Amino acid sequence: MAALTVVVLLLLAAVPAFAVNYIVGDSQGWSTNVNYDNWASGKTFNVGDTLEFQYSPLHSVAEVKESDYSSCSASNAIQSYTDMDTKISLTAPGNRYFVCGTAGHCSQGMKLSVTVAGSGSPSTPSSPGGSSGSPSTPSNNPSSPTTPSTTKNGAAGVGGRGVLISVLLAGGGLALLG
Ligand SMILES: [Cu+2]
Repeated sequence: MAALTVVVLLLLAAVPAFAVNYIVGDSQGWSTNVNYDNWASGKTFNVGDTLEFQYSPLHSVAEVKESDYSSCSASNAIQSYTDMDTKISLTAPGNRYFVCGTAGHCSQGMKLSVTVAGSGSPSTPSSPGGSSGSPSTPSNNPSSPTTPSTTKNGAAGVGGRGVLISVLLAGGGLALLG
């Protein structure tokens, strides 16, 4: 138990506090027919986070200027990648633009723009998915001690019967006498 706790703490310590690695498109990866505006919306990208593009050899990643992003041109790419698993470090605040270099793919939706938030606002400490286990006390109820049942009622019953018997005997005695 103690060893497990140590391992968990080491794992947590190994992950930089607020850096997030975003798999672009999540399970769909970097592909056609994915709406990356939708994917990026609602996400906050911070300095130190990473974008990871996972794609087949049919695709590539080209980081481009905003104007080339708008016109879907990859010919003036700032940087191009074809390794099918491209990790882009978001090292500074500002906008970053990516398109697929394969002809026609950008216009089919393979384009992504992200806004990297300023480093001034640290992201809220997201709770790590790890179970911050509430130590569930194994409460196997020890059976409540049975209170010794009072024998008063029983004794009274016996007493009552005794009285009844006495009355009957007395009655019998009176009958005999009568
Ligand atoms: Cu493509």
